Amino acid sequence: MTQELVVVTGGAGFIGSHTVDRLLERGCRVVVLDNFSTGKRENLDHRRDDENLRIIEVNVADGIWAALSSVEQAWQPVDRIIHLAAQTAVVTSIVNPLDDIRSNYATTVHLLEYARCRGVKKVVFASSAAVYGDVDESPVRETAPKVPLSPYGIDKLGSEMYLRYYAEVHGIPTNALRFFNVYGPRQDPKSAYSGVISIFMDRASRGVGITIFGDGEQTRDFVFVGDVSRAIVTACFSESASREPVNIGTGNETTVNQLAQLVIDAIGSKSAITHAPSRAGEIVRSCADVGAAKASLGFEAQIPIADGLKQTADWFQSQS
Ligand code: UD2
Repeated sequence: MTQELVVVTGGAGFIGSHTVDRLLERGCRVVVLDNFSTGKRENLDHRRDDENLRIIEVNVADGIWAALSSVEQAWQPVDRIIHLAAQTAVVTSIVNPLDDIRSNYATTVHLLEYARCRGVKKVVFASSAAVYGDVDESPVRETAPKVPLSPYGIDKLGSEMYLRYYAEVHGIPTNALRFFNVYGPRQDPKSAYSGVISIFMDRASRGVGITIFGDGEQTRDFVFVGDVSRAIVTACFSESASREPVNIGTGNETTVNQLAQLVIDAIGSKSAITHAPSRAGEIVRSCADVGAAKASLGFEAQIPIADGLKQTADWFQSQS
């Protein structure tokens, strides 16, 4: 059987590098397109000698045709595309919406055009729970009203609509996956807007104080990156998946207070917990309805939060 060639944009990032691991384990040829703005070479260092992996430094917003022509000639045509590259900071999108349109919206259309011209078999897109905004429904179903509260969320929602259009009108199979709060090894804690688990892990492993914004009773659906990468690869090779976007979460809510304690326990840390005022625009409850992912992809998250936090804690401690 010929090996399939899968392009992963953002493949050197947190979610991308775990996805690349899975694809290589499955026997695929993988081309990573990454501009290393947030992705890191070290996330794929352990694959350095893998002859089935090529890493191309390129900003996918600037175009992919030239970048891919060398692999198309040397290897084979692109079979499938997993589009994870994005400007991921919501706050940045609010400060500069036009840049966000270019990075997070126009780039999706660009990839879909490539897919149409090349007859690509599947395009999988990383969407976000941010498409819902502050919705009243919990757990939130895919059919809930979409009122995104940032250019980031608007561009994810617009990208989803383009995926649907290319599927309907041009017959390109597509899947948009709405990620909830993804966490795990390789998540970068450096920014104030990094995922809360990476921030708490980093601080707990250094023994410095953990700050909870607000009363800490706000909830999130924290989903382990190993589950998320499995959902992505499942969608990538699914022939039967519906083209409707699906939530990728666990269906379980954890409060930030519970989370802080779980992180401290997983690290065995003595960090103190303090409270600070709530973030502006804080969402109070966020939890995925996971029925559609099960029905469409046969996907269910498997890693309980305590296990995922243990794996994440081990990784953070191995870094220090
Ligand atoms: C995530 C995205 C956000 C938007 C949203 C859509 C990140 C980092 N944030 O926001 O941009 O896409 O999802 O649903 O991807 N917290 C603390 N202490 C800290 C850091 C965070 O208490 O040091 C709280 C924070 O106030 C929030 C919770 O932890 O209640 C989760 O924060 P987050 O930034 O990881 O994720 P979220 O869902 O607020």
